[in-house]
Amino acid sequence: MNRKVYFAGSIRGGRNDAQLYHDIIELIKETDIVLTEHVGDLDLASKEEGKRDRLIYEQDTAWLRESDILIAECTCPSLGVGYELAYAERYQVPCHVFYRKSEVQLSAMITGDPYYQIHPYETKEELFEMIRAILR
Ligand code: 6K6
Repeated sequence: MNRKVYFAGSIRGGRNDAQLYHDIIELIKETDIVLTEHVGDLDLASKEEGKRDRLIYEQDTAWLRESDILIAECTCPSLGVGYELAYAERYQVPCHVFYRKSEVQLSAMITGDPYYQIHPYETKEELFEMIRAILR
């Protein structure tokens, strides 16, 4: 469908799920455009150093404003992802939030906000099926 998808996942919050982010991005790219491919970059540490935070903020907020949908994987807590979710709500970008329910209790500031569509999951297969259904 070629929608612009903003994929959000932890960077400085921790990279335990980097491979999962990478695989989600590849899945989304089968049908749509991912604005934030760097989130799934498996060699991000070396690239991160050179980039100025102000530029990162300006670029990411511009992408958020132009995106058609935000998909966030929130199992690994990240201040940046929380900020992006609030920013997307301000610009009325539809938001889908995924997290592994056996590993984390998501912040009440996310689960308690009826604007967000919250999708707890357990397996990667379950996660992928839900993402496919959203993008169908
Ligand atoms: C990455 C790859 C090359 O350069 C970089 C520099 N860092 C970032 N670049 C782009 N977006 C970033 C960067 N750091 C954080 N973000 C945004 O915040 C992403 O869109 C993530 O969804 C989110 C992660 O926030 P933290 O607080 O976990 O870093």
